[in-house]
Amino acid sequence: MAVRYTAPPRRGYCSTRRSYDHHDDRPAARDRAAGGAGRVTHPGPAVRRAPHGGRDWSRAAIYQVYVRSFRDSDGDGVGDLPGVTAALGYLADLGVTALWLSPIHPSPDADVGYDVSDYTGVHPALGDLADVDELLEQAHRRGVAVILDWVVNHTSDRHPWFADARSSPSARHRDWYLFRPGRGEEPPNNWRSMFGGPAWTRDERTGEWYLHTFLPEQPDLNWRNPEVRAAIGNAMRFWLQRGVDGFRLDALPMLVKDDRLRTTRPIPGGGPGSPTTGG
Ligand SMILES: [Ca+2]
Repeated sequence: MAVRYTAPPRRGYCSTRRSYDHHDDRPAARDRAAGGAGRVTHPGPAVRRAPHGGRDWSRAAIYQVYVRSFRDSDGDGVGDLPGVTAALGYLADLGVTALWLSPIHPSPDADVGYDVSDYTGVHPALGDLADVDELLEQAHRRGVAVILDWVVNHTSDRHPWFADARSSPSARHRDWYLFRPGRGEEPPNNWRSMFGGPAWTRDERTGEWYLHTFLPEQPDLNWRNPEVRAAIGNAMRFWLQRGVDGFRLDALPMLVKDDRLRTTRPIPGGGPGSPTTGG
């Protein structure tokens, strides 16, 4: 976990905003092209375009903000999105060209936001969609791009998809996750959670086990299911059309597992997470 919360290194590559070219791929233009609401009216971030047409993040000065501990705008003891917006001038003056926001989505917080229960919502402790729009507007006015942490190796166990999936072996979303029968009383294989213990939890409702690379409250999605990929893609488009500039993909190496979920060879001296669920 500590790795995921480590701020990105700030070294000599932190160029000033003046070194980046403004480009035509402005969110407002994208919104219009997509037939969107056109709510975004800012001039767009200054992270320059790459030859392939996307953004060139390789020379951006990306600053990670763990929102709930960054700046608290209303005195309730929890940092929030308006707090980030209020600090944008300071961040821009530092030479920051992109903000990476740690998860802002609704979450039961079993893993401090890295267990998402709604991919198109905002955690009420952090603000609401209007606060996101304001942050995007003000960031882009200063030439700062905004990147969302995107946690899609797993959902929260409170996500409606998982609530349905665990209800029955024939549930609509059952195959969106990785349920398997056990080996007698043992889990389906020997994979270990990154947080220690088996990477499987037996679900008493159906007697099958579900895979979780992290906490039991974070069931892994089945990325081999095209419906999962489509649903996540739709959620990403929701944010892109709102003006978000990109995503930081959490736990990316874990996304796709061995197709047969085979038992792996134990690694001598391996600690939690070994052998892993990587396929
Ligand atoms: Ca607050």
